[in-house]
Amino acid sequence: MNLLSSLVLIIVLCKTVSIDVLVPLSTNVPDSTLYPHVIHPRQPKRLNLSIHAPLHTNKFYSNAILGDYGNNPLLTHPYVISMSKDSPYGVSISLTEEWSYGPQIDSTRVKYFINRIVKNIQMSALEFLSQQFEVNNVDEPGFACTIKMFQSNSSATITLPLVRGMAYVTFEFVFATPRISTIHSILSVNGRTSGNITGKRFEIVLNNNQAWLLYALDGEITLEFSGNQLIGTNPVTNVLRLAKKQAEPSANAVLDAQVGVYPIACQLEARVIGFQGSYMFKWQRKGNLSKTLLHFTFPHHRSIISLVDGQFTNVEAMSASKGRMIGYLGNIWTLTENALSTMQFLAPHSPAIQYRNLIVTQLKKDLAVGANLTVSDYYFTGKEFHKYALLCLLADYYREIAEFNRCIKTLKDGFEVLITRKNANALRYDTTWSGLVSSAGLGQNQELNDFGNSYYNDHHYHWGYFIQAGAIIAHLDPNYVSKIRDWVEGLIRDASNPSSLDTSFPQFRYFDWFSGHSWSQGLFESADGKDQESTSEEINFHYGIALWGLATKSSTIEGLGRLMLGTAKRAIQTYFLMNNDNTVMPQQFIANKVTGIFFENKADYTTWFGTNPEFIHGIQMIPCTPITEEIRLVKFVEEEWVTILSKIVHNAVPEWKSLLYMNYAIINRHEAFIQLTNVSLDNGVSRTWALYWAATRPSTNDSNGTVSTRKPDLSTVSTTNTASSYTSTMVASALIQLLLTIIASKTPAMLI
Ligand SMILES: *[C@@H]1O[C@H](CO)[C@@H](O)[C@H](O)[C@H]1NC(C)=O
Ligand SMILES: *[C@@H]1O[C@H](CO)[C@@H](O)[C@H](O)[C@H]1NC(C)=O
Ligand SMILES: *[C@@H]1O[C@H](CO)[C@@H](O)[C@H](O)[C@H]1NC(C)=O
Ligand SMILES: *[C@@H]1O[C@H](CO)[C@@H](O)[C@H](O)[C@H]1NC(C)=O
Ligand SMILES: *[C@@H]1O[C@H](CO)[C@@H](O)[C@H](O)[C@H]1NC(C)=O
Ligand SMILES: *[C@@H]1O[C@H](CO)[C@@H](O)[C@H](O)[C@H]1NC(C)=O
Ligand SMILES: *[C@@H]1O[C@H](CO)[C@@H](O)[C@H](O)[C@H]1NC(C)=O
Ligand SMILES: CC(=O)N[C@H]1CO[C@H](CO)[C@@H](O)[C@@H]1O
Repeated sequence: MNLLSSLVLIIVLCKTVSIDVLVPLSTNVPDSTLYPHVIHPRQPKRLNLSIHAPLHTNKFYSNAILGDYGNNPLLTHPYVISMSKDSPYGVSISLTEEWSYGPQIDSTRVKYFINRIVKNIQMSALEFLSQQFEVNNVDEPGFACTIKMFQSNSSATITLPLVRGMAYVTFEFVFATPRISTIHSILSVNGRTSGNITGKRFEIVLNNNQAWLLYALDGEITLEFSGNQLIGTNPVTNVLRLAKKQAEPSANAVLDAQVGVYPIACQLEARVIGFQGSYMFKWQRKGNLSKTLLHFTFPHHRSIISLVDGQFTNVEAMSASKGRMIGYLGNIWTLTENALSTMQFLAPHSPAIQYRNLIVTQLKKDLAVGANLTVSDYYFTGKEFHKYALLCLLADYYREIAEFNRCIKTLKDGFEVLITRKNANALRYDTTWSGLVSSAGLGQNQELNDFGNSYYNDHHYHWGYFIQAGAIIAHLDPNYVSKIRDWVEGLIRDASNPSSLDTSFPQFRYFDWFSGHSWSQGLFESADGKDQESTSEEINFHYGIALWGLATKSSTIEGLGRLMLGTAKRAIQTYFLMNNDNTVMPQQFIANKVTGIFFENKADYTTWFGTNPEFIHGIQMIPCTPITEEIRLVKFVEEEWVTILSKIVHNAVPEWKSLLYMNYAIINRHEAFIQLTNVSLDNGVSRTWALYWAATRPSTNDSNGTVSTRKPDLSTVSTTNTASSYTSTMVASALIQLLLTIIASKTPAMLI
């Protein structure tokens, strides 16, 4: 074998080694001299875990452990579960498959859609005379929690394993007398309208065109008609399961056949081989384990789920907000992304040569101004670090040695303050919820400081900027890695700890592997479930992890970042960035192009900080980096520009124009470049980076009719980001006001 072929073989081998990416970054408890340990001001309620495990803050079950009653909805999809605070004490289940639509914005689109939550069917026990329940089990990746309802002075309990995608709602009864009710009228049960009915399968027909199937797995039970309720004739110890009846008879036969086994939790596995990544859901089951689990898939699962390990059925239901779900038979799901991103630090295309001098001139101007890396908050300072790190990257790229040296020194000085925790609001390790939080929001009435960072809102957004800035230094000066590794990897562990072996943090606090994307809302009750608005800042986080792994030569961290990127990209392009031919989201809503705030139970074309269209679209663009081209594809950008952005860009808040024009460069490089030479800048973007980014776009439309013939001219360009602090303050105060209103009213319902 000659040298060349040996090299090729080595490369091939490296690429085909399967890497487990769910390995801990560390298992050390955060050092209390570096991260003072604190008890969180918001304590979980109704929690009694049988096995101590880090508790999730941003998963679907938070509502159960927050607030006085824990009665805000728990969205499992398709079923919506609510713990009843009034009689009959127990749970109510909603599956309406109906939405309300908000006001018409124009003839093509409505502002919001919201899934209707109705108490279609309620399950309780005769023994329950008040609301009493506790969460007594949670799984590691946040797919499941177990709720136990009980009553003091009674041995009756009902345990409810809630699992994302469950095809039936399961109730483990112990010495409890079933009490089934509804806000509708019960028309018949197994064709009967009165008396006692004994059996293992009940078909409960309601007057709202729904029927529900009730199964008893462990022997017959007897239910008696009592007014509009069905009451057990005896306390039972049995597993009962409810499912909404399907329209298609053969689908009900599938429900009948598969009912014997039920899910209680999930375990995650994830591996990367070269450019392919797979993640696996290993469902933990109870009941008749010789049966195969029937469980619902979301649309984004179906294009990548293995048909070797399982098969689809014709059992269907509409999810609350992510389109049609289809039942899949399989105890293990394997989902494979075949083309993981290979994006590195710089754009994969060189900047067009004609722009070079303008960019280099601008680079010198921007670096002469210096940086403001004084940390007190994390969101805006994170953006400053990232903005400045990108300048260092370009100083290196353009071989401006003196500028580069100055830049990297300034950046290191900035990090030095963080590493030595000399910044205001330095991070604390919260032992209640197992996480790193800003100390800015731990006092009374401070919960919304820094966008709620101390209450676990938005860490993936905030940390994403710092992680990427850290990755850039690591790339530019590998000797610096040992200095910042613990700090940067602490952020990764907090927001995206990949392994349950690292018991100092929950596994994947933000990323919801079932939904394929993250949720940004932390420890706040919500009538519509968790939400996320900035998918671009989510992507920035995953990209940051991939780059950190790349720069520090950790193939597991890099692989993890790239797998999350691929997964999030699919979900975002299925649900959040809607092409005109999107078939998943409601037709009335698609022409908005972007979802605005996407909750579990609704999407609202708005933002937390204002309703300007440039905010709604711009928050799905920031920050524009090399990865943006893989998420915002030309077809989407073209549709969004033609139907919405071209009409609003001229009247947009000035510094938001910088984002709109960077995005526009994807389809019209030259015109966008000219605009970017003189537009006010968002506080997270330097003019140098904006110009570089535009210049690295393909030459689409450079010479087509719509293109301006103007020549770019930098002689009048300003070097300061004049209006930027205005946006920051405005956005922050609007957000805080909005959240305060919501909290004051205690009805964090619709934002309209
Ligand atoms: C917590 O759970 C344990 C074990 O199931 C049980 O014995 C105990 O009574 C529970 N505590 C409370 C306060 O409910
Ligand atoms: C439950 O039992 C305790 C003592 O065993 C008693 O003090 C209490 O009043 C009882 N509560 C109810 C609701 O019966
Ligand atoms: C139903 O069964 C219960 C318990 O066996 C009995 O007390 C009741 O009379 C029965 N009701 C009817 C209508 O037969
Ligand atoms: C469990 O499921 C298998 C496969 O469907 C079936 O053959 C068996 O009878 C079931 N066992 C029980 C106890 O229901
Ligand atoms: C840097 O930013 C902080 C916080 O935004 C501000 O208080 C400070 O005055 C700024 N410093 C400079 C030199 O601009
Ligand atoms: C740049 O923008 C300012 C106002 O924002 C304007 O007065 C000036 O004419 C613009 N310069 C160019 C070259 O377009
Ligand atoms: C790009 O050019 C094509 C063909 O001239 C035109 O249809 C399209 O609208 C242009 N796109 C933009 C964003 O200007
Ligand atoms: C979309 C479009 O029509 N693009 C054209 C712009 O001009 C270049 C160069 O003339 C053509 O190659 C593109 O097809």
